Amino acid sequence: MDIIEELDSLQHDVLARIKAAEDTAALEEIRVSVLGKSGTLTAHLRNMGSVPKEQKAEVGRALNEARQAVEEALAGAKDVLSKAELEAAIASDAVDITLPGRHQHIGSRHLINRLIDEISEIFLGLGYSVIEGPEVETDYYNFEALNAPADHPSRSMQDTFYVRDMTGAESAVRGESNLLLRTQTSGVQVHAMEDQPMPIYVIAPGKVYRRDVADASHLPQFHQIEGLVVDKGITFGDLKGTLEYMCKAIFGEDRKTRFRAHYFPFTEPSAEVDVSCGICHGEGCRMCKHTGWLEILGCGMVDPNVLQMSGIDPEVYSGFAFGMGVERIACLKYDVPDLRMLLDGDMRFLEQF
Ligand code: 2NM
Repeated sequence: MDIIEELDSLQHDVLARIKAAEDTAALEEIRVSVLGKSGTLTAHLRNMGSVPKEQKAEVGRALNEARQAVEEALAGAKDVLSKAELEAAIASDAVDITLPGRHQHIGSRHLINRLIDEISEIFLGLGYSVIEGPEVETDYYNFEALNAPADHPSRSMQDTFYVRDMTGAESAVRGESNLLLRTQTSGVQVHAMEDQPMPIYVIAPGKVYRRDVADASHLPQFHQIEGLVVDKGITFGDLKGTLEYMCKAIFGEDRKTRFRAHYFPFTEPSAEVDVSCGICHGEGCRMCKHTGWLEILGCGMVDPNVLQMSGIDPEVYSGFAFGMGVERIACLKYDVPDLRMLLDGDMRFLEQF
């Protein structure tokens, strides 16, 4: 075939391939295969030496035209394809700001901890301190220092979790093990009476443990808040005023309180405190078992014997103390029918508070 015809056909073929190229990478491949070091057009240029003299001018012109045509076609196609590629990249990276956001579920503070904070705030406002102590206690701090006689039913294996000493020196048999999971936070107040300077105005919130099977009104682990005041001239009137104020702060100004005589080993006299039923306002209903009252705490004047054991002179100082179950208060305040609902971890229940 004549060189001119060959160049014509080559040019025609390359231009067709450029037209069909789908992206800039394909274009680059074509450029290398035609104009690169071992490209087809480059080979023709190198071959000029062997072209007969009389054809040189014509072949040279044809080669230049072919190269120019290819270069122009490549540049034009590259312009169009790279613009399209840029647009596609922008489209695929785009963020649709009209889509709804993804919900982050962060949970919330548990009802019991919120109530402990709320009651702590009430007493902080009265000038009390909030104190904590160990959950594993000795028999002395949980029972003995609180005047509980050795045969008191709460000290039995049936009611208290005794802790085995890891050295094996003590067994978990009652009377031999000295360590237990506290059944009340009173031990914390005993530590306060021993360690703190007078006067004492404290509350002690925390976990307590009892050997109960969980049911609607019992849990083997629950929270208690106990309070203790020891000062000169403290009377039962101070106790009544303080607890009445607390009940109204927790349940509302419209609620009434009543004190019923009771017995605790660590207080004398002792009382149980009821708050008027918030459902029937004293008329009687299922919530209050038709009495009009809900029992919410125990209290009393600290027994002089208890003060004495902790090194406080009962001739100089007197005091009052009280204790309440936080889960029970939560159920009464929010009309929860079963203590176990507080432990289920069901978000549909917990998120209501
Ligand atoms: C209650 C009821 C009555 C109480 C007594 C003491 C202490 F340490 F002063 F002796 N702390 N808490 C107490 C008194 C607890 O719980 C129902």
